[in-house]
Amino acid sequence: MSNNKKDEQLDAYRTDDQGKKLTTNQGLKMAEDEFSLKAGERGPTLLEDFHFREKMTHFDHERIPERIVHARGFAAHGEFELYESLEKYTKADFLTDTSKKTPVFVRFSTVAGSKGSSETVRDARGFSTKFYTEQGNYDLVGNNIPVFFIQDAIKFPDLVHALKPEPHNEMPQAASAHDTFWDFVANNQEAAHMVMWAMSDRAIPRSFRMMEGFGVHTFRLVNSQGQSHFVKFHWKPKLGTHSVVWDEAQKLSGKDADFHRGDLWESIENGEYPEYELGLQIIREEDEHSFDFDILDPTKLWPEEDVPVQLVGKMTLNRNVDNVFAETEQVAFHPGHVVPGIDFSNDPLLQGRLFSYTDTQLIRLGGPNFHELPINRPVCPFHNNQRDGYGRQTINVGQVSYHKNSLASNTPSPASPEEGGYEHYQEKVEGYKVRKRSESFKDHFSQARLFWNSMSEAEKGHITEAFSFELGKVGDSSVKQQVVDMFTNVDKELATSLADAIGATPPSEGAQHVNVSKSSPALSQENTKFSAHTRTVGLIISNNFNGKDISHILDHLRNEGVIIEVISDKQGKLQGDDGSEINVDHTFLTSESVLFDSIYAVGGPNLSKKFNHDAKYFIQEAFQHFKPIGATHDGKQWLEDNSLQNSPGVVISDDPDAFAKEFANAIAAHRHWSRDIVL
Ligand code: HDE
Repeated sequence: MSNNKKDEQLDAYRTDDQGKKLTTNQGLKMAEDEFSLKAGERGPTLLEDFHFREKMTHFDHERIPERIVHARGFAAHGEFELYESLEKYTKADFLTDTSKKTPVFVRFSTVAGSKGSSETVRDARGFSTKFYTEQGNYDLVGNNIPVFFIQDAIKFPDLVHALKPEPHNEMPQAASAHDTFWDFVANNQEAAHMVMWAMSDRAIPRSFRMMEGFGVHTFRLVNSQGQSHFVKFHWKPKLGTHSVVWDEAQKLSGKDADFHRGDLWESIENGEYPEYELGLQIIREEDEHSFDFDILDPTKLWPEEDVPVQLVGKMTLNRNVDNVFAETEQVAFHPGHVVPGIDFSNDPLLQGRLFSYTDTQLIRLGGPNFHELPINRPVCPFHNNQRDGYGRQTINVGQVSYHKNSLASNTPSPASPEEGGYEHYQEKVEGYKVRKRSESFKDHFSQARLFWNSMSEAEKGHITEAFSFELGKVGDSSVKQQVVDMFTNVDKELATSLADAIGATPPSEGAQHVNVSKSSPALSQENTKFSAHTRTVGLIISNNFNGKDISHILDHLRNEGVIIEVISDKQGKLQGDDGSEINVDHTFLTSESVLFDSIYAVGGPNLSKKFNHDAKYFIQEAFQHFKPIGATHDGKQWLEDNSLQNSPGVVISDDPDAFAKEFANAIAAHRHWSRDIVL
């Protein structure tokens, strides 16, 4: 467990009920908690039963409204360390003092689904970080996709209404594959770029630990001389950015709706702390207009090849929450929670968010005192003249609760910038009051095409398949056609394949996509980091395995950071030919190949027909999902029976040493897309 200022603060609120006597909320010990107070053993319950009333009333009020978006989330504590001072750009304390370890709380989420929905749905993921700095809380409330569907916050309610389950029948849950979402897209073409991301592998991440995070908007950094730079924030996962395949994602939704939280929880419990580096892209004020897009437009990214990402620090998530409701559910993020040295740009999406987040907390957390909840409290003191409201905890002493005053010597008093007081960047603004989209925001397709151009063949295949799936679920043929016509602007071939798949009219001969040939290799997951570290292997094995070989192979894999989980037909212990023992973690009934990154087939002699059938099914499915598969000893036969032995990413060997090395490399490669599979 980390030991930082936030943890110390939370300590004061932690309560361990174990081993204690049961009391009411008034502290009264109770002698009975199973039976309500009745008039006679078979008589009616009495109103005077204060214990029953208190217990039931509290229960009746246990739920709070779920978040209107990002309802399904999971969070962890950690800390942020800075590599070198960024005083050139900002006066923010936590970005200039390298000796500080800033406590953080990070919540990951899906966007569309309700609180109990599955985690491996096709969706953007929220990536919200609360930095508990000495200058107050700074919230970086981002997503795992660097652009957004819309350019102006006033459209957000429309977008969300279109995306959420349709109101007449509340279907489908946590999915964009339905008429209203695609109708919105076709009629709000600024969505093109983000839709490309949402149809890509980015929208089905393998793990919260293997996702990038993006602040999306352009923000400002302001240094102590008052100079400002435009900035975009990135989180780069140390394990690289990786995804599952769509068929696997859907099966995971059924087999383990908690797949992502389980992965994060287990990693932290096992001491495999997820790490992300903070990256900054910086543009000088004078270069604001030097790009072929408007840097205020949230549907645009800054290609990393043009504006490099500087890695400035590292965040480590090292502690699971004690209580999901108290922490994860009650945490209140807000892009407007800033510290000196960080400021906003005029991005109209960001500007609207600055209103929405406090507003939503007022209803969700039931009043204006949510900042007093333990998870939301800053680690520095806070003082002002705000008073009262539902659930107020602070006992403000004294007579004075107004400014300006003489009775308390005009305190609490504003702090000058030198004393750490926040000053808004003095940007010059002038113009007519208009409700308009800026001319500079009107190109919706160039970056959508840049993204497409940057994809590998496998990634392009996945995008085409995702579009075909989503539109295949749309009932209205006019909506389908509008989407085909719209994405002809991005790529004619994509639109042609899509039209073919969904029975729409393909683009006409004269139709052409936008003329953009540039690509940005950083956008492809083929160019991410690869490692076998924390990858899971389902080891299918039975009694009488070759003890010496297996222990050699497993030792090697474990040294590479691979996690082995043993699968057999029954739980309990298995015996090797040398008397060694191995514990079975799962049976064929309690697990499924989709739950593992790879399969290692060992088998054993004289297996039942059912064992052979189940093992082959596991292997076949893992193969279809392009996963690495290893086989030694009796396990080789299963691959041969299915004619899989000569495929990419399938490692078979009689030499334990060579096998272990080659298999570890195959695991690190994540997926083997060159496999000959007809999707
Ligand atoms: Fe949010 N968003 N959002 N959003 N958002 C919320 O706040 C909103 C947007 C994001 O883990 C809500 O506390 C508007 C972009 C995350 O608790 C709400 C607009 C990005 C989370 C809200 C946007 C985000 C939220 C719902 C358009 C990526 C989860 C509950 C202007 C940069 C935070 C809540 C958590 C949550 C409003 C667009 C990310 C209603 C009006 C762009 C990660 O206030």
